[in-house]
Amino acid sequence: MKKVLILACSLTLMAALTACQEKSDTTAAVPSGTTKSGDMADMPAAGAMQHGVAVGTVTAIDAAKGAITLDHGPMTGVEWPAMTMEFTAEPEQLGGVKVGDRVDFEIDWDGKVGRITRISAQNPAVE
Ligand SMILES: [Cu+2]
Repeated sequence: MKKVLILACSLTLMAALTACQEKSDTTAAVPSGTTKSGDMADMPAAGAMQHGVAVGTVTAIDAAKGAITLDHGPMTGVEWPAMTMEFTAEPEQLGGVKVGDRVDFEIDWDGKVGRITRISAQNPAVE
């Protein structure tokens, strides 16, 4: 009879310890989970946005779309080879260059879209 009581007692104690442990595990898991998802949310943003610098030639300008196509040389920062591609640009940036211009430019690349942050013709044509 006494033995059974002790067994019941230790079972209760084990249950209490288990409950306590589970509770502390849950408590510990919440902040670590929050921190982890916070890091993951930061990583794509920090890792995806790159800054590229290159020299190129304007091959097309679509002011209505806010786009400019550049035949550019190797781009530092994003480590791209030479290629022709389209970038988004502000109207005032497009107003300063024209098709055929040799330009120095910089972009912010988010992994999908290259946005012109600076562009200027190397040798502005004399009108
Ligand atoms: Cu490119």
